[in-house]
Amino acid sequence: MTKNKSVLKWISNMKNLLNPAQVLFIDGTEEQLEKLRKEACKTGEIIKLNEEKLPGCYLHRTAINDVARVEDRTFICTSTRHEAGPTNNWRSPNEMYKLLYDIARNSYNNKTMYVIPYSMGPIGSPFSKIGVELTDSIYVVLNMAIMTRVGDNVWSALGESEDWVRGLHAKCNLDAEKRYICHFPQDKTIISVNSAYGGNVLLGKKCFALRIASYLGKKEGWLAEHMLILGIKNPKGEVKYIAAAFPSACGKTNLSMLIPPKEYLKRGYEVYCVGDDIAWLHIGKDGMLRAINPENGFFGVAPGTNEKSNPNALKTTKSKTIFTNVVHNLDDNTVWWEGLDKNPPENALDWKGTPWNGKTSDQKGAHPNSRFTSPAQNCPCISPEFDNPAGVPISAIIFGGRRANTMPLVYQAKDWNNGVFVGTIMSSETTAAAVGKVGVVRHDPMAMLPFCGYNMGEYFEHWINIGKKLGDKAPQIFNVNWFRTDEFGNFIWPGFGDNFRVLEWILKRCESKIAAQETPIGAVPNAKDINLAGLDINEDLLKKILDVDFKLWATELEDIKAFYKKFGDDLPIELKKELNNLENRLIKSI
Ligand code: SAT
Ligand code: MN
Repeated sequence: MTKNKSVLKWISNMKNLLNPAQVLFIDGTEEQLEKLRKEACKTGEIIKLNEEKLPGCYLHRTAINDVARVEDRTFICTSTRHEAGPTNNWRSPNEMYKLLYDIARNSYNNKTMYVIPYSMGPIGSPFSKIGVELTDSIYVVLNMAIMTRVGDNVWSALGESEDWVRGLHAKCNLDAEKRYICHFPQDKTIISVNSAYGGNVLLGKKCFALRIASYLGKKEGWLAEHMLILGIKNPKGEVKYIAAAFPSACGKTNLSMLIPPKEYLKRGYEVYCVGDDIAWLHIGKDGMLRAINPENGFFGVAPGTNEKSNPNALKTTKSKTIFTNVVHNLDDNTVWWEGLDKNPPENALDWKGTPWNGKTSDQKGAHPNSRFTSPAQNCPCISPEFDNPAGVPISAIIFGGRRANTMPLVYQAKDWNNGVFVGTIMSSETTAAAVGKVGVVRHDPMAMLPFCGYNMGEYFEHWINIGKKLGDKAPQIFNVNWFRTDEFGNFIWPGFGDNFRVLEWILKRCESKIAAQETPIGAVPNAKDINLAGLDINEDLLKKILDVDFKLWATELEDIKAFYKKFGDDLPIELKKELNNLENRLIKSI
């Protein structure tokens, strides 16, 4: 419990609004969590899985209309529309508080109000921040207890401070027409109603650690980014860290804990995972850009996770994991999803809970956005620096989207401002992580389009300013694209563990160890410098995906211009210059 006046006052106000039968403070103890698991099993909210095969694991199914983030119902409620910018949905705070309080009023009737104190980042780190989430869902409590650091020590770290993020989640009746995910960055407040799906209701994650945190980062001089963080140890024992931004469901979890190809393992290379989704980046005392992962677990996409694509994630999910919307194998009370193996269960329930037989059904058994929630410490390659309060120093930043063409396998930006430009012109095919059409290419600067809590034009400027502060300690910036396809629509690059070959090139470039081909968009590898040993790909095929097609880039350029127009005067002059320079370089080469 806490004596913090600002916390107690808010809880008392919310109690009056929501009218719960009782209030339970989550203390973070295993005992209390176990009680809640038992209670949720009784009501059917979660199902206990096979204790021998999957110790401490549970299955949950969301409502059928509530399976992904809802971008069109996500709002940034700043005092002016301009502060939210052209890429966010905006409503005035007064209007939204009223609407949301009217929806949530008395919605905890006969229910328990759970109070979750949580820390984003290691407790006590100068980079960490504290939040309190109120919820009427045990599923949310159990997920938050995996994804964040929850418990009484958070109250101790907070003391009497008023610097904490208020989060109200109310399931209400899951009415999709009254579903709202709202952010009030100026009040450090989040309100989410009528949903129970992870990204909409685990308020520490996208709502706090990206939308509210990006706003705070702008004010306080740091960056909250949709990035994985990984460390690569070379045979000499030196570890270099990389942060990489990709849109949701584009392979961040896979890249963050990849296992290098055999020959690298033999030579002594190792990969450590620091985070798979979010990075908070500060300029450290040493002047380096340093990253912490504010989370404490993984909320990964299940389909496609297997022994080959991501053996470390698979091992991570073998205990203390909550599975959401996957197949329930009734024969041995375990779980399954598409792409796990070639043996779908014969006696099962699909993600909707209806009888399903993987041998005969042509319907998918698991939802494409089904998830696992696992503790970070389960990951076999979790970094020894995971809890380091000072974070890890970043040598390279990578941006990457899902593009069938145009973007080469990898290229390096010319300098920081050019790298920021490269981040802002990211586009990617949409995925099942958000409600809407899948496979449509859209602009997604820095993979932050759905997550930036303020005007994106100002966000771009903030990136430029961080570079000015970093000076010659700024990381090198790269762009990658694992998703180039051939004329039959098949991926050309094998991806997964073999992406290590590209990371090796990136680190060599950071250390100025190898030359590259200068192209109008940036430096592309000489084909001989990407190690293909043990792969089915020859240098000619590699050249195909390293190719920069000027015609396609001319089209891309027009697209970027149209996108940039949205930002009007908020577009930093530095980026206008970068765009002009790119155009001039392309004209010269055609
Ligand atoms: O659903 S989440 O927002 O938590 C995951 C994602 O879409 O990146
Ligand atoms: Mn994500």
